[in-house]
Amino acid sequence: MNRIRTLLWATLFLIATSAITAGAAPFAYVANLGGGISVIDTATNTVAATVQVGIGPQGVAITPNGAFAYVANFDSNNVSVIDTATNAVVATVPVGIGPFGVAVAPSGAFAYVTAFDSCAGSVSVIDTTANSPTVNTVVATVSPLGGCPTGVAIAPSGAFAYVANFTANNVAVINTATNTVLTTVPVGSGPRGVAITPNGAFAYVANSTSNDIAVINTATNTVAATVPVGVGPFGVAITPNGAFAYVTVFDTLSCIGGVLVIDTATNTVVTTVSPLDSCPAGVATTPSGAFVYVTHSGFGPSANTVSVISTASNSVVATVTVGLAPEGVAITPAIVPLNVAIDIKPGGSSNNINTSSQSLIRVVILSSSDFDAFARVDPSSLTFGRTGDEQSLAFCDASASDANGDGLPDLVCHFFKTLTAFQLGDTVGFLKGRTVDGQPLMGSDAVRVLR
Ligand SMILES: [Ca+2]
Ligand SMILES: [Ca+2]
Repeated sequence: MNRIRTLLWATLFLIATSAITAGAAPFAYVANLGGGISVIDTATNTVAATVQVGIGPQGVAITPNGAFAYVANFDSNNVSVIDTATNAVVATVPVGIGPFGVAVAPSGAFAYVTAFDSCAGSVSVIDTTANSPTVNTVVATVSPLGGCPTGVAIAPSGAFAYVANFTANNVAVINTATNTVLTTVPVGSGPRGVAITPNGAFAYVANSTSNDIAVINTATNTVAATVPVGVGPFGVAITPNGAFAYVTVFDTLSCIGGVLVIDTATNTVVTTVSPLDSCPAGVATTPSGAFVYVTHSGFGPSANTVSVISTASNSVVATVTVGLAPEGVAITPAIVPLNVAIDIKPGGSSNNINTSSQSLIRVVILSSSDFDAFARVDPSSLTFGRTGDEQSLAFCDASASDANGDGLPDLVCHFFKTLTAFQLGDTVGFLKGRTVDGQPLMGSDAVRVLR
């Protein structure tokens, strides 16, 4: 009984701490093949949460709005969907046998999950659109691909997915409009990681057994350059400015290797971060491009850790201990909150607030031609006051009403004045919250705090 109670308190503590830490992007989601996802706060390089998912989590990708992480569980043949605000698993999606890589379309509408399927190979297409009737179900399957598919990347246009067929030594190009294979591009042997430049012009493919990188021109779907790297490459990440490709390499017997930095203008290796032990495998860049996170999936002194590399010095600046055999890694994007127009105390512009009275403050979130406040805002997420972080919500009206007479119905909410923390001299009131599909929002309006 005491043991159960201790477990319960430990669980509650974990939920409480993850709720506090989540939301301040960016976070690195690390898939530990030995079990669980380690969530690293990149501001402090500490593990902020550990999320239990399916068996053998391999690939991980995050939606463009940062709201969800999709995890391919190789040994349980499914995908776990993590809400990044709470770090709770909100859905589990059965896919093909042996899911490996995952990528989310830039639109946020679909996730593409590769699966070995006895090396016939398939890609499961998951609907990732919040509020869609088919959200988090497989809406299409592309099969067969002709070889055990591993890495996958989606072009910035969203029109094509590039899938590395490990045993077929080629890359399948999938037309995402029809979910059919448009063409296959022969590359070196054992292709694993794939990354596409931000301008969409080139796909970089790590050929793990021919020890080189194939650079595919995506306009012609032919190999434009081959970059020899000397030892087996595994993962590829391209900096947000498109200037450099960071490639993990290691010797499969010794697990020793490093990270190579390829100048994408010349397709030459300009710097190496080495030696790194324990099979440096997965690689991802922060949204700013200032740091690269590298997982150590194998044996050696750095086993079960993530190395943080500064792209300014190209040296390891931090080491984070995670779960067993970390391999896949994805980092949440820089989230720019949606700016919404609000009106504090509608009907007047003076917005006088008398803190000595016990009443409610009415705040309207105004709709615009491309923003339906009543439909898009999650009322339960709203906080309001002198910083915008105050938990002061009383309630929102159950129906929309047009507060400013522009013909567009608005969302009207009420906040406890005593919880807004307004002080004499404050001139601005801030509102924060999220849309129903998880995007942060904020708005502000002038106030005059009387006493
Ligand atoms: Ca007003
Ligand atoms: Ca209106």
